[in-house]
This record gives sequence, structure tokens and C-alpha cells, in this order.
Amino acid sequence: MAYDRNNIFARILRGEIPCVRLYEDGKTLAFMDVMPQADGHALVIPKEEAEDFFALSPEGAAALIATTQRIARAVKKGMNAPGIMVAQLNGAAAGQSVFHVHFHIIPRSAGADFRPHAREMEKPEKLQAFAERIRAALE
Ligand code: DGP
Repeated sequence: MAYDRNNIFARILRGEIPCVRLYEDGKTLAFMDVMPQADGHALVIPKEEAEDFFALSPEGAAALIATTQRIARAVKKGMNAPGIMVAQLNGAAAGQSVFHVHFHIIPRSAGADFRPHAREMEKPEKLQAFAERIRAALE
């Protein structure tokens, strides 16, 4: 599949649509998922145009995983999460719905189910409040 420059994350990267930002560097951007599967659900994307994990360069993959680890640490600390799920979907058959490669960082607690994938929009004020906690925990 060819990369679509009008996918929603490409538009976020260009600043055409807003997001609740957590972190940005030269190669990556992290922000809150608007349809979170748990409180504190964050996304990390590369700036490189790649529709999935397979299309990403080794340098892009290295930058993406380094930022994912950094943000996962901050989500764990900021959200007081006993567990963290890191997920990455490739292809519609795997459940991918936005075709710009990304990692999901999802807080988990034993016995607590996480919500369905990409289903319900969260209130902006709640996303902002969780983002503040995560940003404060960034090292
Ligand atoms: P995936 O299905 O793995 O491609 O995940 C896409 C995720 O992106 C899903 O959890 C919902 C989220 N999402 C969809 N549209 C937007 C948006 O406009 N802004 C933000 N922040 N997240 C979005």
C-alpha cells in the first residue's frame, strides 16, 4: 500500500489538526490517543512517512522505539500504572486503522479490562489532565 499523505497522523504532524502533545524531537512525536483503551493511552509516531512497521527505515525504527520506551516510562510513572501494554498493529487485518506507523502505550491493571480499540472519544479536558501527569513524569 502506498503512503497516503492525508492520513490523520500526517495531518497532525503538519499541524493541520490538533492533538494533545506529550513530547516531540527531530524524528518522533508522542501524543494522547483520542479514543483511549485506558486512561493515559498514548501514541508515538515517527516523522518519517511510513504506513507500517515494514515501510520504516532502520533509523526511523530505532528513533521510534527509543521514544516509545521513554514515553512508556513516563506513562507508567505519571499514571501510577502497575503494567504497561505496548502494541503496534500492521494492516487492516491486524486492526490497523491509521496508516502511519505508530506504537500504542496503554496502562494496565490486573483484573481491569481495557476498552475496545478505537471506539469511544474521550473528553478533551480528561486527555489534557492525563497528559499533564505524563509530561510531569518525563525524564
Ligand atoms: P490503529 O488502529 O492501531 O491504527 O490505531 C489508531 C489509533 O489512533 C486509535 O487508537 C484511535 C487513534 N486516533 C484516531 N484518530 C485520531 C485522531 O485524530 N487523533 C488522535 N490523537 N488519535 C486518533
